[in-house]
Amino acid sequence: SPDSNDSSTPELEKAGLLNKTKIAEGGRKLRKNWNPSWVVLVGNSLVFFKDPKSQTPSSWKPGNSRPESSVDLRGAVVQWANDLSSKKNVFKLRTVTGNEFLLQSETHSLIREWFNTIHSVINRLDRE
Ligand code: I3P
Repeated sequence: SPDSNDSSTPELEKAGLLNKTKIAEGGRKLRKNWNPSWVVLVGNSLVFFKDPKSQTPSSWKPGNSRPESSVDLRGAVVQWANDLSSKKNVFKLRTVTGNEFLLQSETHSLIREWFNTIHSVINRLDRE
């Protein structure tokens, strides 16, 4: 589309279904509650949607969906965290505000792609 690189329409980098649990809020530990989440990486943000069935990559447009929550990746940290779960293929995302999430997939190649993509976005923001 003509305005796909317009700053008001950030580019969709990646979208897909992952298992997610928040494990800390503002540095305070939370009880785990794993749920499938439709995860969208767009611009500097990772956006989580509650109802994966109603979301597909092609249907997603900025502004017309209702995210459950959104994470600013600037200053965030990702690290593999298989020690933090009995599940395999888990990484942790920590935001500057001290919110922590675990993201997981049964498919190793898929979670590795997510890790690498989020990591590269964080690195790009660090260099800005
Ligand atoms: C938790 C639940 C989580 C598990 C967590 C348990 O129990 O089984 O799935 O995390 O383990 O405490 P509950 O439902 O009673 O809260 P993983 O699946 O990531 O292992 P943990 O306490 O060792 O984190």
